[in-house]
Amino acid sequence: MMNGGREFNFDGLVGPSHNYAGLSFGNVASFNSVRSASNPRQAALQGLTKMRTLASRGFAQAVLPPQCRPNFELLRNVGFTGSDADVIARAYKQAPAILSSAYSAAPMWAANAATVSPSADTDDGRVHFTVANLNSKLHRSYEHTQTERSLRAVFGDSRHFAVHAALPSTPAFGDEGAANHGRLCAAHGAQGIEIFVYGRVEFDAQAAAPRRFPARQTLEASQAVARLHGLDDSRTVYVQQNPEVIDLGVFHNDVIAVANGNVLFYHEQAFLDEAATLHALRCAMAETEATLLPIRVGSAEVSVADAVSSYLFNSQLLSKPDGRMVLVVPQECRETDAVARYLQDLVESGVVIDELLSFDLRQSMRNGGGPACLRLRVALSAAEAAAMHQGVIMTEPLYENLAAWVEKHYRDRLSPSDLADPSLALEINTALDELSGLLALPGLYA
Ligand code: SUG
Repeated sequence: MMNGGREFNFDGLVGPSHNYAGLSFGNVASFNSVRSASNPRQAALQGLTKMRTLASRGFAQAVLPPQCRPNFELLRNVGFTGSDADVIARAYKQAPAILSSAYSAAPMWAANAATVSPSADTDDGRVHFTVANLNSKLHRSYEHTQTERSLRAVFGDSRHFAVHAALPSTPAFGDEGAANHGRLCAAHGAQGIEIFVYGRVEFDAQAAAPRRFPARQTLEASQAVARLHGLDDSRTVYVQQNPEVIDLGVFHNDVIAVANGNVLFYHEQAFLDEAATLHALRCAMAETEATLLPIRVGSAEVSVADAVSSYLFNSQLLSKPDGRMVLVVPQECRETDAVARYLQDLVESGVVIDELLSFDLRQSMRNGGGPACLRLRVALSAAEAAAMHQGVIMTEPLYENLAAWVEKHYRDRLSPSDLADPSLALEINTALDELSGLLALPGLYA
Protein backbone atom coordinates (compact mmCIF):
# COMPACT_ATOMS: atom_id res chain seq x y z
CA MET A 1 0.00 0.00 0.00
CA MET A 2 1.15 3.54 -0.55
CA ASN A 3 -0.34 6.52 1.15
CA GLY A 4 -1.89 9.61 -0.35
CA GLY A 5 -1.77 8.12 -3.84
CA ARG A 6 -2.97 10.34 -6.67
CA GLU A 7 -3.06 9.88 -10.38
CA PHE A 8 -1.18 12.52 -12.35
CA ASN A 9 -2.05 12.90 -15.98
CA PHE A 10 0.99 13.97 -17.99
CA ASP A 11 -0.26 15.43 -21.26
CA GLY A 12 2.01 15.74 -24.26
CA LEU A 13 2.38 19.37 -25.29
CA VAL A 14 1.74 19.47 -29.05
CA GLY A 15 4.92 20.43 -30.88
CA PRO A 16 5.26 23.20 -33.50
CA SER A 17 5.49 20.73 -36.41
CA HIS A 18 2.07 19.09 -35.90
CA ASN A 19 1.04 18.03 -39.41
CA TYR A 20 -1.10 15.55 -41.31
CA ALA A 21 1.09 13.13 -43.24
CA GLY A 22 -0.99 9.94 -43.24
CA LEU A 23 1.87 8.00 -41.71
CA SER A 24 -0.11 5.58 -39.54
CA PHE A 25 -1.51 2.76 -41.66
CA GLY A 26 -4.31 1.17 -39.59
CA ASN A 27 -5.23 4.49 -37.96
CA VAL A 28 -8.24 5.56 -39.96
CA ALA A 29 -8.23 9.24 -38.95
CA SER A 30 -4.54 9.66 -39.86
CA PHE A 31 -5.23 8.18 -43.27
CA ASN A 32 -8.29 10.34 -43.88
CA SER A 33 -6.44 13.55 -43.03
CA VAL A 34 -3.46 12.87 -45.25
CA ARG A 35 -1.88 15.91 -46.84
CA SER A 36 -4.41 18.40 -45.53
CA ALA A 37 -3.18 21.54 -43.78
CA SER A 38 -2.87 21.49 -40.00
CA ASN A 39 -2.94 24.30 -37.46
CA PRO A 40 -0.17 23.62 -34.92
CA ARG A 41 -1.03 26.69 -32.84
CA GLN A 42 -4.64 25.66 -32.45
CA ALA A 43 -3.61 22.06 -31.76
CA ALA A 44 -1.33 23.11 -28.90
CA LEU A 45 -3.92 25.50 -27.46
CA GLN A 46 -6.64 22.84 -27.60
CA GLY A 47 -4.39 20.51 -25.61
CA LEU A 48 -3.48 23.22 -23.12
CA THR A 49 -7.15 24.05 -22.57
CA LYS A 50 -7.81 20.45 -21.58
CA MET A 51 -4.85 20.48 -19.18
CA ARG A 52 -5.88 23.78 -17.65
CA THR A 53 -9.52 22.79 -17.20
CA LEU A 54 -8.66 19.50 -15.52
CA ALA A 55 -6.04 21.14 -13.30
CA SER A 56 -8.53 23.82 -12.28
CA ARG A 57 -10.98 21.05 -11.33
CA GLY A 58 -8.37 19.73 -8.88
CA PHE A 59 -7.07 16.80 -10.93
CA ALA A 60 -3.30 16.33 -10.75
CA GLN A 61 -2.07 17.50 -14.14
CA ALA A 62 1.39 17.83 -15.62
CA VAL A 63 2.93 18.30 -19.04
CA LEU A 64 5.48 16.38 -21.10
CA PRO A 65 7.54 18.51 -23.50
CA PRO A 66 7.53 18.11 -27.28
CA GLN A 67 10.60 16.89 -29.15
CA CYS A 68 13.13 18.57 -31.40
CA ARG A 69 12.27 18.40 -35.10
CA PRO A 70 13.18 17.63 -37.76
CA ASN A 71 15.26 14.66 -36.76
CA PHE A 72 18.37 15.41 -38.80
CA GLU A 73 20.07 12.27 -37.51
CA LEU A 74 17.36 10.13 -39.11
CA LEU A 75 17.59 12.07 -42.38
CA ARG A 76 21.38 11.84 -42.52
CA ASN A 77 21.35 8.15 -41.54
CA VAL A 78 19.26 7.35 -44.60
CA GLY A 79 21.56 9.17 -46.98
CA PHE A 80 20.54 12.82 -47.22
CA THR A 81 23.70 14.92 -47.15
CA GLY A 82 24.95 18.49 -47.10
CA SER A 83 23.98 21.41 -44.89
CA ASP A 84 20.80 21.17 -42.84
CA ALA A 85 19.00 23.14 -45.54
CA ASP A 86 20.34 20.75 -48.23
CA VAL A 87 19.21 17.75 -46.22
CA ILE A 88 15.68 19.15 -45.96
CA ALA A 89 15.52 20.11 -49.65
CA ARG A 90 16.82 16.71 -50.80
CA ALA A 91 14.50 14.76 -48.51
CA TYR A 92 11.50 16.81 -49.63
CA LYS A 93 12.29 16.18 -53.27
CA GLN A 94 13.25 12.51 -53.08
CA ALA A 95 11.24 11.13 -50.16
CA PRO A 96 8.63 13.51 -48.74
CA ALA A 97 7.18 10.78 -46.50
CA ILE A 98 10.57 10.41 -44.81
CA LEU A 99 10.81 14.17 -44.33
CA SER A 100 7.31 14.15 -42.76
CA SER A 101 8.39 11.29 -40.54
CA ALA A 102 11.41 13.31 -39.40
CA TYR A 103 9.07 16.22 -38.64
CA SER A 104 6.44 14.18 -36.77
CA ALA A 105 4.82 15.75 -33.71
CA ALA A 106 3.49 12.35 -32.60
CA PRO A 107 5.12 12.51 -29.13
CA MET A 108 2.06 14.63 -28.26
CA TRP A 109 0.27 11.30 -27.72
CA ALA A 110 1.88 10.69 -24.37
CA ALA A 111 -0.08 7.47 -23.77
CA ASN A 112 2.49 5.95 -26.12
CA ALA A 113 5.51 7.37 -24.30
CA ALA A 114 5.91 4.56 -21.80
CA THR A 115 4.22 1.92 -19.67
CA VAL A 116 4.03 2.95 -16.03
CA SER A 117 3.66 0.76 -12.94
CA PRO A 118 2.96 2.54 -9.65
CA SER A 119 5.12 1.66 -6.66
CA ALA A 120 2.29 -0.25 -4.95
CA ASP A 121 2.53 -2.87 -7.71
CA THR A 122 6.29 -3.32 -8.08
CA ASP A 123 8.66 -5.57 -6.12
CA ASP A 124 11.15 -2.84 -5.21
CA GLY A 125 8.53 -0.26 -4.20
CA ARG A 126 9.58 2.21 -6.90
CA VAL A 127 7.53 3.62 -9.77
CA HIS A 128 8.71 1.90 -12.96
CA PHE A 129 8.61 3.31 -16.47
CA THR A 130 9.52 1.43 -19.65
CA VAL A 131 9.87 3.77 -22.58
CA ALA A 132 7.92 2.44 -25.60
CA ASN A 133 9.95 1.60 -28.70
CA LEU A 134 7.01 2.37 -31.04
CA ASN A 135 8.84 0.39 -33.67
CA SER A 136 5.90 -0.30 -35.94
CA LYS A 137 5.93 3.16 -37.56
CA LEU A 138 9.00 4.97 -38.85
CA HIS A 139 7.82 8.37 -37.61
CA ARG A 140 7.38 7.04 -34.06
CA SER A 141 10.32 4.63 -33.94
CA TYR A 142 12.87 7.25 -32.89
CA GLU A 143 10.76 9.03 -30.24
CA HIS A 144 12.10 6.83 -27.47
CA THR A 145 15.51 8.55 -27.30
CA GLN A 146 14.12 11.95 -26.31
CA THR A 147 11.25 10.38 -24.34
CA GLU A 148 13.76 8.56 -22.17
CA ARG A 149 15.69 11.79 -21.65
CA SER A 150 12.52 13.70 -20.75
CA LEU A 151 11.32 11.02 -18.31
CA ARG A 152 14.75 10.89 -16.67
CA ALA A 153 14.68 14.67 -16.32
CA VAL A 154 11.29 14.58 -14.58
CA PHE A 155 11.69 11.32 -12.67
CA GLY A 156 15.41 11.48 -11.95
CA ASP A 157 15.28 10.51 -8.27
CA SER A 158 16.33 6.86 -8.31
CA ARG A 159 15.15 6.29 -4.75
CA HIS A 160 11.59 6.57 -6.05
CA PHE A 161 11.74 6.02 -9.80
CA ALA A 162 13.20 3.52 -12.27
CA VAL A 163 13.18 4.53 -15.94
CA HIS A 164 13.94 1.62 -18.30
CA ALA A 165 15.13 2.18 -21.85
CA ALA A 166 12.92 1.01 -24.70
CA LEU A 167 12.84 -2.72 -25.49
CA PRO A 168 14.95 -3.87 -28.46
CA SER A 169 13.49 -2.31 -31.60
CA THR A 170 12.47 -5.41 -33.46
CA PRO A 171 9.03 -6.75 -34.44
CA ALA A 172 9.09 -9.38 -31.65
CA PHE A 173 9.07 -6.58 -29.09
CA GLY A 174 6.64 -4.12 -30.68
CA ASP A 175 5.63 -1.94 -27.73
CA GLU A 176 3.23 1.01 -27.76
CA GLY A 177 3.31 1.85 -24.05
CA ALA A 178 0.36 2.70 -21.85
CA ALA A 179 -2.10 2.74 -24.77
CA ASN A 180 -2.21 -1.06 -24.35
CA HIS A 181 -1.97 -1.15 -20.58
CA GLY A 182 -4.47 -0.60 -17.80
CA ARG A 183 -4.77 -0.94 -14.09
CA LEU A 184 -7.64 -1.89 -11.78
CA CYS A 185 -7.48 -1.08 -8.09
CA ALA A 186 -9.49 0.01 -5.05
CA ALA A 187 -7.69 3.37 -5.01
CA HIS A 188 -4.79 4.81 -6.99
CA GLY A 189 -2.48 4.38 -4.02
CA ALA A 190 -3.52 0.78 -3.34
CA GLN A 191 -2.03 -2.38 -4.79
CA GLY A 192 -3.77 -3.13 -8.07
CA ILE A 193 -3.74 -5.50 -10.98
CA GLU A 194 -2.11 -4.58 -14.26
CA ILE A 195 -3.62 -5.50 -17.60
CA PHE A 196 -1.47 -5.84 -20.70
CA VAL A 197 -3.41 -6.00 -23.95
CA TYR A 198 -1.53 -7.32 -26.96
CA GLY A 199 -2.41 -7.63 -30.61
CA ARG A 200 -0.28 -10.56 -31.70
CA VAL A 201 2.16 -13.20 -30.51
CA GLU A 202 5.53 -13.29 -32.27
CA PHE A 203 6.49 -16.82 -31.27
CA ASP A 204 3.15 -18.58 -31.81
CA ALA A 205 2.28 -18.95 -35.47
CA GLN A 206 -1.16 -20.34 -34.51
CA ALA A 207 -2.22 -17.31 -32.46
CA ALA A 208 -4.97 -15.12 -33.86
CA ALA A 209 -3.81 -11.96 -35.64
CA PRO A 210 -5.43 -9.22 -37.73
CA ARG A 211 -5.42 -9.57 -41.52
CA ARG A 212 -5.84 -6.06 -42.79
CA PHE A 213 -4.10 -3.71 -40.38
CA PRO A 214 -0.98 -4.30 -38.28
CA ALA A 215 -1.05 -5.32 -34.63
CA ARG A 216 1.48 -3.03 -33.01
CA GLN A 217 1.84 -4.67 -29.57
CA THR A 218 3.22 -8.16 -29.00
CA LEU A 219 2.67 -10.44 -26.02
CA GLU A 220 6.45 -10.80 -25.78
CA ALA A 221 6.84 -7.04 -25.31
CA SER A 222 4.14 -6.91 -22.64
CA GLN A 223 5.77 -9.77 -20.74
CA ALA A 224 9.15 -8.06 -20.92
CA VAL A 225 7.71 -4.86 -19.46
CA ALA A 226 6.03 -6.77 -16.61
CA ARG A 227 9.38 -8.47 -15.83
CA LEU A 228 11.29 -5.19 -15.89
CA HIS A 229 8.77 -3.65 -13.52
CA GLY A 230 8.94 -6.52 -11.05
CA LEU A 231 5.19 -7.18 -11.17
CA ASP A 232 3.67 -10.09 -9.31
CA ASP A 233 2.37 -12.78 -11.71
CA SER A 234 -0.82 -13.23 -9.70
CA ARG A 235 -1.74 -9.58 -10.25
CA THR A 236 -0.74 -9.37 -13.91
CA VAL A 237 -3.18 -10.26 -16.67
CA TYR A 238 -2.38 -10.59 -20.38
CA VAL A 239 -5.34 -10.18 -22.70
CA GLN A 240 -5.44 -10.53 -26.45
CA GLN A 241 -7.16 -7.76 -28.33
CA ASN A 242 -9.84 -8.86 -30.78
CA PRO A 243 -8.04 -8.95 -34.17
CA GLU A 244 -11.33 -8.09 -35.88
CA VAL A 245 -11.46 -4.70 -34.20
CA ILE A 246 -7.83 -3.99 -35.09
CA ASP A 247 -8.97 -4.54 -38.66
CA LEU A 248 -11.75 -1.99 -38.08
CA GLY A 249 -9.27 0.71 -37.03
CA VAL A 250 -8.70 -0.02 -33.33
CA PHE A 251 -4.92 0.32 -33.56
CA HIS A 252 -4.46 0.63 -29.78
CA ASN A 253 -6.55 -0.89 -27.00
CA ASP A 254 -7.28 2.58 -25.60
CA VAL A 255 -9.49 3.13 -28.63
CA ILE A 256 -11.91 0.43 -27.36
CA ALA A 257 -11.50 0.18 -23.55
CA VAL A 258 -10.43 2.23 -20.54
CA ALA A 259 -9.94 1.24 -16.89
CA ASN A 260 -9.96 3.40 -13.80
CA GLY A 261 -10.23 2.39 -10.17
CA ASN A 262 -12.35 -0.78 -10.15
CA VAL A 263 -14.18 0.16 -13.39
CA LEU A 264 -13.53 -1.34 -16.79
CA PHE A 265 -15.40 0.61 -19.45
CA TYR A 266 -15.21 -1.41 -22.65
CA HIS A 267 -16.88 -2.45 -25.87
CA GLU A 268 -18.17 -6.00 -26.04
CA GLN A 269 -15.95 -6.67 -29.08
CA ALA A 270 -12.77 -5.30 -27.53
CA PHE A 271 -11.18 -8.60 -26.51
CA LEU A 272 -10.64 -11.89 -28.32
CA ASP A 273 -12.39 -13.76 -25.48
CA GLU A 274 -14.57 -11.47 -23.38
CA ALA A 275 -15.69 -14.07 -20.81
CA ALA A 276 -12.17 -15.39 -20.22
CA THR A 277 -10.91 -11.82 -19.88
CA LEU A 278 -13.46 -10.88 -17.22
CA HIS A 279 -12.76 -14.12 -15.39
CA ALA A 280 -9.00 -13.50 -15.38
CA LEU A 281 -9.48 -9.94 -14.16
CA ARG A 282 -11.76 -11.08 -11.33
CA CYS A 283 -9.33 -13.79 -10.24
CA ALA A 284 -6.43 -11.35 -10.17
CA MET A 285 -8.50 -8.74 -8.37
CA ALA A 286 -9.27 -11.27 -5.65
CA GLU A 287 -5.65 -10.62 -4.59
CA THR A 288 -6.52 -6.96 -4.00
CA GLU A 289 -9.17 -5.01 -2.12
CA ALA A 290 -11.03 -4.14 -5.31
CA THR A 291 -14.06 -5.78 -6.94
CA LEU A 292 -14.47 -5.45 -10.69
CA LEU A 293 -17.22 -3.14 -11.94
CA PRO A 294 -17.53 -3.77 -15.68
CA ILE A 295 -19.35 -1.22 -17.82
CA ARG A 296 -19.95 -3.07 -21.04
CA VAL A 297 -21.10 -1.31 -24.17
CA GLY A 298 -22.87 -3.60 -26.61
CA SER A 299 -22.61 -3.39 -30.39
CA ALA A 300 -26.36 -2.77 -30.53
CA GLU A 301 -25.88 0.43 -28.54
CA VAL A 302 -22.65 1.66 -30.15
CA SER A 303 -21.09 0.01 -33.19
CA VAL A 304 -17.32 -0.40 -33.40
CA ALA A 305 -17.40 2.03 -36.34
CA ASP A 306 -19.08 4.70 -34.18
CA ALA A 307 -16.68 3.97 -31.32
CA VAL A 308 -13.74 4.50 -33.68
CA SER A 309 -15.05 7.69 -35.29
CA SER A 310 -16.26 9.29 -32.02
CA TYR A 311 -13.41 7.92 -29.87
CA LEU A 312 -15.89 7.13 -27.07
CA PHE A 313 -13.43 4.80 -25.35
CA ASN A 314 -10.46 7.09 -25.82
CA SER A 315 -11.90 9.02 -22.97
CA GLN A 316 -10.26 9.73 -19.65
CA LEU A 317 -12.09 8.18 -16.74
CA LEU A 318 -11.12 10.20 -13.69
CA SER A 319 -11.97 9.65 -10.02
CA LYS A 320 -13.46 12.57 -8.14
CA PRO A 321 -12.94 13.10 -4.42
CA ASP A 322 -16.51 11.89 -3.72
CA GLY A 323 -15.73 8.52 -5.31
CA ARG A 324 -17.80 9.20 -8.44
CA MET A 325 -16.12 9.44 -11.84
CA VAL A 326 -16.08 11.93 -14.68
CA LEU A 327 -15.71 10.80 -18.28
CA VAL A 328 -13.62 13.19 -20.36
CA VAL A 329 -14.66 12.76 -23.99
CA PRO A 330 -13.83 14.40 -27.30
CA GLN A 331 -16.50 16.67 -28.74
CA GLU A 332 -17.09 14.12 -31.51
CA CYS A 333 -18.93 11.97 -28.92
CA ARG A 334 -21.62 14.64 -28.63
CA GLU A 335 -21.90 14.80 -32.41
CA THR A 336 -22.32 11.06 -33.03
CA ASP A 337 -26.01 10.31 -32.36
CA ALA A 338 -25.73 6.75 -31.01
CA VAL A 339 -22.82 7.72 -28.77
CA ALA A 340 -24.49 10.89 -27.47
CA ARG A 341 -27.59 8.85 -26.62
CA TYR A 342 -25.55 6.16 -24.93
CA LEU A 343 -23.66 8.71 -22.83
CA GLN A 344 -26.81 10.46 -21.71
CA ASP A 345 -28.28 7.12 -20.56
CA LEU A 346 -25.01 6.21 -18.85
CA VAL A 347 -24.89 9.35 -16.75
CA GLU A 348 -28.59 9.10 -15.93
CA SER A 349 -28.26 5.43 -14.92
CA GLY A 350 -26.45 6.48 -11.75
CA VAL A 351 -23.69 3.88 -12.18
CA VAL A 352 -20.53 5.59 -10.88
CA ILE A 353 -19.96 7.89 -13.90
CA ASP A 354 -22.07 10.94 -13.09
CA GLU A 355 -20.47 13.62 -15.24
CA LEU A 356 -19.28 14.19 -18.79
CA LEU A 357 -16.72 16.75 -19.81
CA SER A 358 -16.12 17.24 -23.51
CA PHE A 359 -13.28 19.02 -25.26
CA ASP A 360 -12.60 20.24 -28.75
CA LEU A 361 -9.42 18.36 -29.65
CA ARG A 362 -10.08 18.25 -33.36
CA GLN A 363 -6.52 18.97 -34.44
CA SER A 364 -5.31 15.90 -32.59
CA MET A 365 -8.39 13.83 -33.41
CA ARG A 366 -7.73 14.25 -37.12
CA ASN A 367 -4.55 12.26 -36.56
CA GLY A 368 -6.32 9.65 -34.42
CA GLY A 369 -5.51 11.09 -30.99
CA GLY A 370 -8.27 11.68 -28.42
CA PRO A 371 -8.17 12.78 -24.77
CA ALA A 372 -6.70 9.50 -23.52
CA CYS A 373 -4.01 9.37 -26.22
CA LEU A 374 -2.79 12.77 -25.12
CA ARG A 375 -2.02 11.71 -21.58
CA LEU A 376 0.25 9.35 -19.66
CA ARG A 377 -1.11 8.27 -16.29
CA VAL A 378 1.35 8.20 -13.41
CA ALA A 379 -0.06 7.27 -9.99
CA LEU A 380 2.23 8.71 -7.32
CA SER A 381 2.33 8.71 -3.53
CA ALA A 382 2.68 12.09 -1.85
CA ALA A 383 6.42 11.48 -1.35
CA GLU A 384 6.89 10.50 -5.00
CA ALA A 385 4.94 13.52 -6.22
CA ALA A 386 7.24 15.71 -4.14
CA ALA A 387 10.32 13.95 -5.55
CA MET A 388 9.53 14.50 -9.22
CA HIS A 389 10.54 17.65 -11.08
CA GLN A 390 8.00 20.31 -10.09
CA GLY A 391 8.39 22.57 -13.13
CA VAL A 392 6.10 20.40 -15.27
CA ILE A 393 3.09 20.51 -12.94
CA MET A 394 0.23 22.39 -14.56
CA THR A 395 -0.67 25.56 -12.69
CA GLU A 396 -2.42 28.70 -13.87
CA PRO A 397 0.90 30.59 -14.28
CA LEU A 398 2.42 27.70 -16.24
CA TYR A 399 -0.66 27.58 -18.45
CA GLU A 400 -0.38 31.34 -19.11
CA ASN A 401 3.33 31.00 -19.93
CA LEU A 402 2.84 28.05 -22.24
CA ALA A 403 -0.13 29.58 -24.04
CA ALA A 404 1.86 32.80 -24.62
CA TRP A 405 4.84 30.75 -25.79
CA VAL A 406 2.62 28.90 -28.30
CA GLU A 407 1.10 32.16 -29.57
CA LYS A 408 4.59 33.56 -30.07
CA HIS A 409 6.27 30.62 -31.81
CA TYR A 410 3.70 28.43 -33.55
CA ARG A 411 2.40 28.75 -37.07
CA ASP A 412 -1.33 28.64 -37.61
CA ARG A 413 -1.04 26.70 -40.83
CA LEU A 414 1.27 23.93 -41.93
CA SER A 415 0.74 22.24 -45.27
CA PRO A 416 2.90 19.36 -46.53
CA SER A 417 4.97 21.70 -48.72
CA ASP A 418 5.80 23.94 -45.73
CA LEU A 419 8.02 21.16 -44.40
CA ALA A 420 10.44 22.03 -47.22
CA ASP A 421 10.96 25.51 -45.76
CA PRO A 422 14.26 25.45 -43.83
CA SER A 423 13.17 28.35 -41.61
CA LEU A 424 10.62 26.02 -39.95
CA ALA A 425 13.50 24.00 -38.45
CA LEU A 426 15.08 27.17 -37.09
CA GLU A 427 11.77 28.38 -35.61
CA ILE A 428 11.32 25.09 -33.79
CA ASN A 429 14.84 25.25 -32.39
CA THR A 430 14.31 28.75 -31.03
CA ALA A 431 10.94 27.80 -29.53
CA LEU A 432 12.26 24.70 -27.75
CA ASP A 433 15.26 26.57 -26.34
CA GLU A 434 12.83 28.91 -24.65
CA LEU A 435 10.57 26.07 -23.52
CA SER A 436 13.25 24.30 -21.51
CA GLY A 437 13.55 27.56 -19.53
CA LEU A 438 9.78 27.76 -18.96
CA LEU A 439 9.76 24.21 -17.61
CA ALA A 440 12.95 24.77 -15.59
CA LEU A 441 14.59 21.86 -17.42
CA PRO A 442 17.90 23.20 -18.73
CA GLY A 443 19.64 20.68 -20.94
CA LEU A 444 16.38 18.95 -21.82
CA TYR A 445 17.34 18.81 -25.48
CA ALA A 446 21.11 18.52 -25.01
O1 SUG B 1 0.40 6.35 -33.45
N1 SUG B 1 -1.10 9.09 -35.03
C1 SUG B 1 -0.84 8.36 -33.81
C2 SUG B 1 -2.02 8.43 -32.87
C3 SUG B 1 -1.69 7.85 -31.53
C4 SUG B 1 -2.88 7.70 -30.66
N2 SUG B 1 -2.51 7.19 -29.41
C5 SUG B 1 -3.25 6.35 -28.64
N3 SUG B 1 -4.24 5.68 -29.14
N4 SUG B 1 -2.88 6.15 -27.46
C6 SUG B 1 -0.47 6.91 -34.13
O2 SUG B 1 -1.09 6.33 -35.03
C7 SUG B 1 -0.52 10.11 -37.17
C8 SUG B 1 0.63 10.92 -37.74
C9 SUG B 1 0.40 11.32 -39.17
O3 SUG B 1 -0.24 10.57 -39.93
O4 SUG B 1 0.88 12.41 -39.55
C10 SUG B 1 -0.13 9.40 -35.88
O5 SUG B 1 1.03 9.11 -35.67
